[in-house]
Amino acid sequence: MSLDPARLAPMANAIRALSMDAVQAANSGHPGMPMGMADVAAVLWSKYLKFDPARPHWPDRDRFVLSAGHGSMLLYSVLHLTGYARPTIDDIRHFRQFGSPCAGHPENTHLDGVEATTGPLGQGLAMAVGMAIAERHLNAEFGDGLVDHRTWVIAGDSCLMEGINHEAIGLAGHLKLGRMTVLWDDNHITIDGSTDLSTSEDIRARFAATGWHVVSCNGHDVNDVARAVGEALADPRPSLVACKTIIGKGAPNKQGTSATHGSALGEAEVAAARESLGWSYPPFEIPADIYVAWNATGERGKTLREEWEGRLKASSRAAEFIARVNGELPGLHDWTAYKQKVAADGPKMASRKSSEAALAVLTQDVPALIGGSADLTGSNNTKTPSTGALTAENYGGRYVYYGIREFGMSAAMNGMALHGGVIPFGGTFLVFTDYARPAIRLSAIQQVRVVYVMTHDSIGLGEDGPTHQPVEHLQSLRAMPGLLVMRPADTLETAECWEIALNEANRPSVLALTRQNLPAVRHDASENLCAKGGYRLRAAKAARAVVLIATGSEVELACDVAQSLEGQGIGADVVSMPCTELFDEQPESYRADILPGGVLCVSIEAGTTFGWERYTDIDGLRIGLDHFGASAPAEVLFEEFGFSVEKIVPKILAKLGK
Ligand SMILES: Cc1ncc(C[n+]2csc(CCOP(=O)(O)OP(=O)(O)O)c2C)c(N)n1
Ligand SMILES: [Mg+2]
Repeated sequence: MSLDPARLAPMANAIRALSMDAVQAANSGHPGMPMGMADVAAVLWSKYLKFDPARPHWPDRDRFVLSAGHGSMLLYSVLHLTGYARPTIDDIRHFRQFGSPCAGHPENTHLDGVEATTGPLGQGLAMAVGMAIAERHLNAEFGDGLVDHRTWVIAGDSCLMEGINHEAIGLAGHLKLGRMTVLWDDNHITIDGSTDLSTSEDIRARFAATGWHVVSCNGHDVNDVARAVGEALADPRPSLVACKTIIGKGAPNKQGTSATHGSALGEAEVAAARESLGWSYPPFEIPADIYVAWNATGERGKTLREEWEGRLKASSRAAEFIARVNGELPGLHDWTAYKQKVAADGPKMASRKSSEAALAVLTQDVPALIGGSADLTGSNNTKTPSTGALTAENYGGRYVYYGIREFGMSAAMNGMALHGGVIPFGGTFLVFTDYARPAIRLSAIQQVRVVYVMTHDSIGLGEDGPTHQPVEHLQSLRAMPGLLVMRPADTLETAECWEIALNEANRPSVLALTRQNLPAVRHDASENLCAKGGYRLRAAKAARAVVLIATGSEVELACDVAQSLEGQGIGADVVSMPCTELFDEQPESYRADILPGGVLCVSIEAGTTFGWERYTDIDGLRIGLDHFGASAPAEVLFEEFGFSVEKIVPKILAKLGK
């Protein structure tokens, strides 16, 4: 059925008008992209996208990701016009103003219908890959009747230039994610001007080489767009639809130029655009018939949603499905027994191995867990007997071989978590959180449950040397708001940290884990003490003069230092501090009890000392590593760099004036 251009043109012009007027009112924002992609959006919503504004959380809706997040007004316009409760016209009037859900870039926590926070270019596309993985996985598990939707992306020239796009499309092509369609706003313009300034790449050839289907169209001819999208849907591969567009289309003097990209058009050009579009209505006024036309685009989805609800009702797995998509954890049957056993056994084990042991139990109990690693499976210890490979041939698997794509993996995990129904965890070396960091930041901003299993967490990794040894990473991750950084000291603490990460439904976690073996430091599993962030592991026997605060592999050392001090009549507490963020959230009375005034506080961590003065006070002592490591066996490095009782105790004595 062909589309009626005369019907779609005013619908597209409504996006153009709202976008240019909102940007004009804010005197800030990006009118060019929404005006250029308005026709494509009108086609996508009218004919293809499966959605129901009355049920924005319907699990089987299509997912739409505006990877070119600067074009946020396109999404706000469409959500408003199709009849979502928010944004209201008043929200749009206050685009980019404090308190409006219409933030500068789309934020998933602000509006239903914004499936992902976008703006950092390329990441939306990469998150969409994760959504498409989650969809196929849940389809394999629950069948076509409950899970059968598509993932759509609008990406700009920039999204296809950012390095992450290549990681993302490589993974999507390999996994044959044929229900994913990327609509490329092929306008040949970025901020600096023509794309000729900076790229000569044959993007179509690159996508094709990566296993994608590629088709092109005139992005201003609605039937040509529909033809291309139709071809995309018919092809089993993921598809790139190159939509040739004119940025800022409708602004007669500025269209086709970067002048429309990121600033208000100006009163004169807005008036000229009204003239050229034949749009005679005042700002923020949409004629009723255009609302009617846009509202009608949700009718298909409403019917499909009602049919879907019927199937859910009839399904014997309805309750299980709903619990899954709501992110509820099932009962952890073997968990308490596991913790009690490791507390009693006290194994000497690397915390990456302890994580593997915990995961073996958890992945058995929690089917939503989907693991993976960026090509370090045997080092990150992320694979368990319950998690077979998730492949193009078996989407029902629960382990993704992400390849050497740390950033792509992390963004995909965000997409999986945003999609819902799955809880992703994935590993690499802690030092390579630098490669993943922009996605970790988006995990935190988007408040999603993603667990980063980051092993080889210090010079304790040994011979691989300074390029592989994290130094500043723990503190730089702790500096990020909304992220739990956990560095457990032994097998029991590792289990507790995993339990915390899984129960944090709206917060990502980084688990920093060792390569080298660690002895058990605690034998009582009756309370999850890591949940307090920091706790008194050993109380001073002599009068307390010192509090030693340590994390992870240095907790053992702190215990030895305490013993030496006690031998000299100096009372020393040992505080294990697996998670400073959680400690900071404890009541003042608790924190004051654990870190009392009037004693010498000493931090011990094999990483930068930067920031530890928050806990030691400026008068305290900070044992750490304020330079890069070296290539040598771990024991030699710890000794050479001052992590020994012999080197630390004299410093404490000197500080105490003894
Ligand atoms: C990672 C990242 N780098 C830089 C920016 C700043 N920025 C916003 S839009 C843009 C270029 C956009 O080009 P394109 O995708 O072609 O959008 P168009 O100008 O066509 O709307 C840049 C560099 C950003 N948002 N994210
Ligand atoms: Mg562009």
